[in-house]
Amino acid sequence: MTGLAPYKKDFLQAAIEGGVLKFGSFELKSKRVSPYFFNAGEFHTARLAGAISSAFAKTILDAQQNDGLDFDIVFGPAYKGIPLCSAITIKLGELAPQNLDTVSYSFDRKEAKDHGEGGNIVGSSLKGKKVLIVDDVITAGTAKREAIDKIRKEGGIVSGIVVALDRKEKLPAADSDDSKPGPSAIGELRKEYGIPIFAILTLDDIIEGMKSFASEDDIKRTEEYRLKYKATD
Ligand code: OMP
Repeated sequence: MTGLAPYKKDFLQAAIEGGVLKFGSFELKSKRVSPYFFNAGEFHTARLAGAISSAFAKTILDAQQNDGLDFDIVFGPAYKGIPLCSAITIKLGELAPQNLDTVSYSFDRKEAKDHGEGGNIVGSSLKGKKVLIVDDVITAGTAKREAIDKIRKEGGIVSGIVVALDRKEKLPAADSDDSKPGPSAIGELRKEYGIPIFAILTLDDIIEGMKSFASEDDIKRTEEYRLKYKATD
């Protein structure tokens, strides 16, 4: 893990120790069978929730400073984005107090509520606001497209996406020719929506980190998977 920034190293370490990153055989949402799986739902202890929200907040503050990322709302798509958006918002206030009264969070319901306050969104209204999407993993980008559409329907302006892990895979549409790299999920989203996308870790970081703890067999299978589904950008 020599080349990784210290906060990335800490995050990867926490993911490994907390059983968030697992090796074996896992069917993905895209139907690809992966030798590794990153389950952000496992970040449920106080220690791990602190680790993931700190790593997100550092990535976001860095993008604010160096890439001009600008947002009013941290939006977490249901379900795994929900605890993330509230924990990250708290951390952004702690690490950069100028955010305390200017940054809010919100998340969506899977089914609209038809009584009480009603509607699809819990937390800050999205209307006219700059919205940053936070989510666990990006593989094909399908869940991110759904979140963008939902936010736009509510009148929000999507200003960026931050994920814990970019699996750096080509789009499933390119699967017909297994031997060739295809366009990446992130690259297509960037092009299509004109928004910046950031990740705490990528598959390359995981493979680099694996060298210090994983079995040779797991490393080999993960490297083969990377080669098979490699993206061009
Ligand atoms: P999209 O790339 O937007 O379709 O999202 C991929 C989703 O798959 C994530 O939001 C996760 O719910 C899930 N997933 C993981 O949680 N971890 C993985 O390592 C891989 C996946 C996946 O199925 O691709």
